[in-house]
Amino acid sequence: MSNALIVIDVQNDFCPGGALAVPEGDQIVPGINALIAEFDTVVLTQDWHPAGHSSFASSHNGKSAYELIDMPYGPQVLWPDHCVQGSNGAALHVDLNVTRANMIIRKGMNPEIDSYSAFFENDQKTPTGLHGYLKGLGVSELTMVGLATDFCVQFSALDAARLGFNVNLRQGLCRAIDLDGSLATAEKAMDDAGISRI
Ligand code: VGL
Ligand code: ZN
Repeated sequence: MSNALIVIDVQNDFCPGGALAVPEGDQIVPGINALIAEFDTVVLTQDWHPAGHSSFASSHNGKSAYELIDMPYGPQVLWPDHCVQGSNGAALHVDLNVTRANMIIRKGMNPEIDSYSAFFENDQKTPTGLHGYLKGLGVSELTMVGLATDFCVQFSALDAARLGFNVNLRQGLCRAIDLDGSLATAEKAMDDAGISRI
């Protein structure tokens, strides 16, 4: 069995100057590049929304960014428009070394459902195909890094643990949005799921 590195959403819109900037989001890029060199299997994810996506506050009359709404699949935070397919904001950070990436998996493409996790959409049942890909390679252990710790990284890590992978989160190579204590909540959920935060 082998291990793989999963690099979550290191995209311009999640870096300073981007539409949904994560503080210091760009500072993790050199460290991630160094880590990429140590893995034989590297998967990158890319948040990739159609214009008018249902997770955008601008798609809901009278709603503002960071408000919570009820969607058929559960509560959903509304975001500023971000990572629109083909835009510069959706591009991977220019300094991220993508040369050795085996796979780039795009998510959030269904207009009706957001997708934080690299494995399932937010309905928690529509798969992205990443599980099958990793299973096919005999991968049993995952190291995760990227943006944002309390959203896409957290949900990817929790799904991975639920699917039976050993998960190591490299916290120094993640950065958080931290909305109303969401980072502390995420850390507790990951600890409870047996994820190693190192
Ligand atoms: C993310 C909010 C909306 C993330 C993606 O990558 O953590 N957060 N879309
Ligand atoms: Zn998104």
